[in-house]
Amino acid sequence: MIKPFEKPIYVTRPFLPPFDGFCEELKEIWESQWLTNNGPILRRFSDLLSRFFDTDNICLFNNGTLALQIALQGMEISGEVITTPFSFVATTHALLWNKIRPVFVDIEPDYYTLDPEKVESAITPLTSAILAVHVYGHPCQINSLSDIAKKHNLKLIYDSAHAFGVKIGNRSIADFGDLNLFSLHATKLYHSLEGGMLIFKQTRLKNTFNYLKNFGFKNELEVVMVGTNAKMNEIQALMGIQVLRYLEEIIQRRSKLSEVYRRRLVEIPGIRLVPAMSADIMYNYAYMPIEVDEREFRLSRDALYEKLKHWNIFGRRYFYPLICDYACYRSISVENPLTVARRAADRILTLPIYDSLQISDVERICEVIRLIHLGENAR
Ligand code: T4K
Repeated sequence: MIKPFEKPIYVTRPFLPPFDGFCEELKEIWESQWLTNNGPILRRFSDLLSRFFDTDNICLFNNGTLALQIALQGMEISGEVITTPFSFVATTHALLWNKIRPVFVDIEPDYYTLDPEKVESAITPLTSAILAVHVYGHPCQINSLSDIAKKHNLKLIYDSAHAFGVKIGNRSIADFGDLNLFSLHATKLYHSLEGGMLIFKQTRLKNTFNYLKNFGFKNELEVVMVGTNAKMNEIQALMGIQVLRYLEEIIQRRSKLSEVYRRRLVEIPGIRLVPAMSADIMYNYAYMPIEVDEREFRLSRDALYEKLKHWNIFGRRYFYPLICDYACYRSISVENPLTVARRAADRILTLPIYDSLQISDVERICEVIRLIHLGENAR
């Protein structure tokens, strides 16, 4: 008889490089006594990422949220920005911190990214940019969004927080749009403890972002902007360097787990999986979202989420509620009915996926979901 997991199985666990190797490289920090403020390890990390993404237009931050706030400020985005309500709340927070009005439009039903048709009809004379999210690492409809942005002279900004390592036709996802934000938070498949990274097209923005993340200092005596403190420290950078060595392995491992999930879950009535991606996309398996059809599964998404906890399985309802439904956003009027986004927010559960999860764990999670569906042995 199948038993609950002995230890909690969370939606994610961070990849950690070998402990001894990390300590060995920490010695450099102890010896130099250089802990932050553009130190040598941070510079090395930045060079490494420049090579990885094949661009010098890169800037590192202490987290993704501040990176996005600074991006919007540095690019002088103002007025209205068209964005998705189906994301982590930080996407919209970054707009409000810059006094920009978010205009929420609907998503498409397959991969849950911004629906380009809805974007075009929401453009007004006040629109300055589109802020789209490669949610779960699923690439947005980049060609359509790029055409709309060009046609209406709008900046195209991607929140690629979930999309590290994703490629389209052998090009990094960071190649598309005017700017990409990546989160390097511990919960991401690639991380630097906490961290954020901007990759952008316009070279002149590099100085601006560097000033803004360091109080606006240009040099010891000149403060040229009202900046903040958003610098990445040396230990974050060291973690980033070390985890990068394992990126391919991490993605491959997740790909295998995802395959097992898909094979097992497809047999359970009422569980819908994201359609297979087109062959030119190299996905990173950042999340494992499933949609629960209450009628066919015989239980709601929320009931499944609660029942799984009794088996020590902690999925997450990313992203419920929709951002526009949080108390702090309810006063912002939403024209678009957001039908698809509401349905996704009500039905999606993201299941555990991380490199140290075992294939046998995934099989057990799927078996538990099947039992819950059958109402057998349901705890
Ligand atoms: N844009 C998007 C689209 C984003 O998703 C995010 C962040 C951002 C922007 C902003 O980037 P950052 O400023 O964060 O760099 C988590 C993360 O904190 C957040 O980074 C992430 N998105 C969001 C989707 O998820 P929570 O509140 O769900 O995290 P928490 O603490 O509940 O962690 C989830 C699970 O992960 C835990 O149940 C256990 C595991 N965990 C977590 C941490 C922190 C560990 O095993 N070890 C850990 O150290 O927000």
